[in-house]
Amino acid sequence: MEGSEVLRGFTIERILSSDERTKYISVLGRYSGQDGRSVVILRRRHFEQSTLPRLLSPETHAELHFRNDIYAKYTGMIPQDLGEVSIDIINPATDKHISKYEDQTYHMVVETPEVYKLIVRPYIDSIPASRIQWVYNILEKKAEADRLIFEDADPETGFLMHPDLKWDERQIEALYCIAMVKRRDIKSLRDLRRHHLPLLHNILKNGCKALSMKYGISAEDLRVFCHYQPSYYHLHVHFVHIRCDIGMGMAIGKAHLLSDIIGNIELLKDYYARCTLEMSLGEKDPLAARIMTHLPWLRELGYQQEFYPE
Ligand code: G7M
Repeated sequence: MEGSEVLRGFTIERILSSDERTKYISVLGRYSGQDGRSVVILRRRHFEQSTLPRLLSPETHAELHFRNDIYAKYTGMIPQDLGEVSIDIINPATDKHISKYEDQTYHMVVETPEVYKLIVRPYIDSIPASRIQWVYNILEKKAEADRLIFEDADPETGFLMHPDLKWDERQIEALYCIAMVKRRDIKSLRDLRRHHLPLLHNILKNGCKALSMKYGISAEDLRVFCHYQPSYYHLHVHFVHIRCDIGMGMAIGKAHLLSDIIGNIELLKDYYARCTLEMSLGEKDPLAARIMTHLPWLRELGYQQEFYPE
């Protein structure tokens, strides 16, 4: 679907979440004639400095609210072409997508290697491969090939760099790119071992270099990290401008700096097999439900770790 057709037949079921500060709203709904549900995410765009001469000109129609001494407040109607919003649509959306965009309470969960082995890994293995079809489309150049920033084709240490779905490439201070590893056997940072160090060093070094060449940004202005838990279990690395506030996406208990990951593995080759990772999980995340269901029998086996705090 293109242009004005893209939201035709969409009816709103309910608001999943909304954030006044970041001017963001996610909505659950349905397209008429379709069985599945859809998630639509609207974001107001940040003002681009280059548009200021037009925004602050008679092209903007301003209506006075009130005037008091030297103070005045107006509501403005900016030129139509400068009032764009970003619209992301997930159709059809799975329960996991819906829970991801839904307002919910978060808890810190302690994942020991045993919890990973007994609960988390079987959960990851049960996720249908179709959930990361979009990743394979990128790797096979069936999608987003025109947005490719950099490719290292080495099957062991190679990766592809693209702008993240969340970035429209307009403002450098909102830069958000994603490096997708070529190899398909690394689900998350839990799988990383010493023999992956050349891959990780390559992503850090050449990922930063590629972004510097393309956007003129230097490595010191980039946060480079992996999520744990990620939403998609195929290893990828986030490259985000230091001034870009992505909220929970860069919170402690979610974002792990790639340089820290490399340092940990350099110290201990199987660090990520042996460490305990504490992470934030939303109550509506299917993984949280699994952990809650399975912990009682783990406790019966003498297992002490808790969903924390209880
Ligand atoms: O939390 P996790 O590390 O799994 O984050 C996945 C990242 O992939 C997020 O920053 C998403 O915005 C990004 N992403 C998700 N999808 C479905 C796409 C996509 O289709 N294309 C691109 N370029 N990025 C995506």
